[in-house]
Amino acid sequence: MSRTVALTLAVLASWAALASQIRAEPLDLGLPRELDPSKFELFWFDDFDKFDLSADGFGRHKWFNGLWYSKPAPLDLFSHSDGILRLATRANKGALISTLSPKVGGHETAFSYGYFEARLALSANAANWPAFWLFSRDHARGTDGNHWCEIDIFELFASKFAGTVHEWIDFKNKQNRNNLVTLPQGTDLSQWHTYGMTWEPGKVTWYFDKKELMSAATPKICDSQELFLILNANTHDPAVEQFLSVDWIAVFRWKP
Ligand SMILES: [Ca+2]
Repeated sequence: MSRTVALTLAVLASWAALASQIRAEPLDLGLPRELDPSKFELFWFDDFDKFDLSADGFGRHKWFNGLWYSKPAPLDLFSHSDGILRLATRANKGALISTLSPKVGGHETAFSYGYFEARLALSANAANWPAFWLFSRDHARGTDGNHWCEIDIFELFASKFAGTVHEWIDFKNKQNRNNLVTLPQGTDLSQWHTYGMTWEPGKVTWYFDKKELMSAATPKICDSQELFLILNANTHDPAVEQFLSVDWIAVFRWKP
């Protein structure tokens, strides 16, 4: 076997191994053990078998590129195949998808109490700063009097799981102090894991691989606003390109 052929086969084998490791799986409707499945119903999900993105902010789509205050990311920072969406960064740009159109009057999907979960795989380095979060529709639409709620379901921050509740008043932030958790030793974030959170009146609880991590109280403002979903790739170091792959996102709510 020539050296080139051997090398090619080795590269193909490593690609195949990588592909098998981060293969898409059917949506897993399992809830954390602490949650009684008979009390929940699936309210909204995306398994990314298709990627329904509005690139220009118009139309009735599941996802929109960018937020109302930012420019859409270059489309080559998004890639989609085999049921997996991959978001990437380049220099100081990062791909971001949101369930709220950045255009005033545009389509939007917003949420209140429930269990939110994403199956994610991401670059495992300390500069990576991906985020899966919920943000106030009223603030995005300018109707909140600059008093709003933000709940971060998961951010990787200095290689820790960050889960944060923010109350913003006139752009000043109050948040829970217990928001950084060290993940179990040996956790490989480049492989698939689930990142979840329940949100109920006055309280949120975070989960990693369906195991409880921590809880925090939520301020009253979070009980009076609906929040939309955002998933984005980001980096603390523009010289390091990052990726964030998503297999699915699911939102359950308590049955009425
Ligand atoms: Ca999928």
